[in-house]
Amino acid sequence: MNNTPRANRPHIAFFGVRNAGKSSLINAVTGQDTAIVSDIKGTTTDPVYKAMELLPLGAVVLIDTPGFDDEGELGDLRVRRARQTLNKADAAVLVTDGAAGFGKEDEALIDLFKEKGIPFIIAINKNDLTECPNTSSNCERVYVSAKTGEGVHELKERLARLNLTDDPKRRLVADLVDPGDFTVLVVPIDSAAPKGRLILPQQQVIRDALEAGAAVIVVKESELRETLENLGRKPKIVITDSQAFEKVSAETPSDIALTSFSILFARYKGVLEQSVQGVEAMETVSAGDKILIAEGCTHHRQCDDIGTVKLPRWIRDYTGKNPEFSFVSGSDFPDALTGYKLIVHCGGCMLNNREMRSREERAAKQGAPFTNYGVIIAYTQGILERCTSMFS
Ligand SMILES: Nc1nc2c(ncn2[C@@H]2O[C@H](COP(=O)(O)OP(=O)(O)O)[C@@H](O)[C@H]2O)c(=O)[nH]1
Ligand SMILES: [Mg+2]
Repeated sequence: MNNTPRANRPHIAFFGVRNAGKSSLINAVTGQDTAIVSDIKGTTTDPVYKAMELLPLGAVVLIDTPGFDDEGELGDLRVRRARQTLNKADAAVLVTDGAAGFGKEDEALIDLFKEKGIPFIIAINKNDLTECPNTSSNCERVYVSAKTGEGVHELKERLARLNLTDDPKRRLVADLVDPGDFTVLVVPIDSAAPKGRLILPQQQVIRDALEAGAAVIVVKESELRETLENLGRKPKIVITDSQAFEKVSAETPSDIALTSFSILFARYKGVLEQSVQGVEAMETVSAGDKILIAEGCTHHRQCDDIGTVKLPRWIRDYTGKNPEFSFVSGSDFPDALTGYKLIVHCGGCMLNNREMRSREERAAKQGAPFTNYGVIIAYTQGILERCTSMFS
């Protein structure tokens, strides 16, 4: 992992109708041919992500989206993808074709930005084609030409000035440890662990603890007991992969704080309180109830195993009931959530905070209880109180 994780970067998405010049403008902003440009309508089929440094804002992700006016069966799917992008956009650029003028889709997009509280800039593109090129940019609109580069600098400056950085007070662990504290991380190295590296949540927790001046000791669960005995000093906190909760909670003396990576991530992404409330739905699960297990990424075997095999087993064991499980991963989190008895989401290390919160809010609006992998595992093992008591 050489770069700032994507989920930690503000996401700036470019929206607009087909052929407005969204892809061209992204390329002009990044100075690279990242996005495919074409005069054939509907060329951009899936959102395209481009990480870049946008000073003074810092590391950001720009997202190119398919045209909002796309049509036909495939077109509808593309519009759906563009709509999903609205759930993760920390800011939006509405790209319009200056020669074609403002259409009803543009108005609809502005309404959506306002409804979702997304700060936005309107980039009126193709200014090179206008008879008397407009230069009177104001606070909401910028006149640009992706072709000549005119106005692109101005657009970048405007984007960089948007106040997009997440609440700096929200930390993974840095606020739980003091300089010089010992932090013990329990990282199982089993067949499901990726070869030759640690996974993102582990890396991020290590980084955050180091930033706070704490010492980090990383062990497998088989080495935990001996490590705790020989440390010579009580660690401030033990953080484990939640799959190892049973062994780790048994071996960690009760006067040492204990939690899991996914619980730390639920807090970091702003959904911990809701997850602790949501898990209560476990008390009333009946046979046939629908439970949705949702994963933020699509490629992680360890998560896959825990999501599709272990979690259903733990839930069945705890409730003594046989609910009906369904599984989603990546961007495929459904819009319609009514009827779910419970939604169990991973820590979401690959999702930005806005997307995680939008998923939780969507569940709340539709009356579906929402919880988190670590929270539900701790709950089924009777240690949830212990694993969340350090968050005042
Ligand atoms: N003259 C002119 N043509 C542009 C400009 N921006 C994009 N185009 C052209 O408009 C067409 C559609 O551009 P594209 O970036 O694929 O639009 P998208 O569908 O919104 O992503 C292409 O033929 C581009 O070359 C511009 O600023 N000026
Ligand atoms: Mg495009």
